[in-house]
Amino acid sequence: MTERPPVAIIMGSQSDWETMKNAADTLDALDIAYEARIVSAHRTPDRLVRFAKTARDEGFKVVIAGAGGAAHLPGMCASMTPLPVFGVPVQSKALSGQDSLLSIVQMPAGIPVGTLAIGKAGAVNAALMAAAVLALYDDALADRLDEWRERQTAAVAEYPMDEA
Ligand code: RP5
Repeated sequence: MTERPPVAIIMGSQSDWETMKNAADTLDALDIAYEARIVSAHRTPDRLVRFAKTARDEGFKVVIAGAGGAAHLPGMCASMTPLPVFGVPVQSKALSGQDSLLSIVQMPAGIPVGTLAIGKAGAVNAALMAAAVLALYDDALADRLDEWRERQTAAVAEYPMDEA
């Protein structure tokens, strides 16, 4: 069996990629390998079961799961893997992602999903959470994460300017 990268990014639909790509870009910036896959809880339930039940044995360490609407993907995935699952509520058309957020965040006690913000911010932060988990046992990554934050701090101007 091929050893998988530490992070799996799964999403319910191709239409989620625009949001979830922000998680992928953030992992790229931190030099963390990942695999991105479309795994729909309702359109491809067998694929979800296969993925979630084998994720740990395949070598993944953290799962980032993005979905919109009745967003049961992160919770269903978490129910079938002991790996940490970070859920990203994708902004839906009908309810602007409020539906996605509540679907993902309101897990009953016993099966946790670490839920991030709606949309791009959540996708970026899910990647940073994944990085923080992996950095617990990877000093070089911990240094890269520190540097990422330092660059972010240095990029904030002290005084506002009129936009061009
Ligand atoms: C969810 O339904 C997906 O996660 C997506 O956010 C939403 C809409 O999917 P599409 O109809 O665009 O495929 O399952």
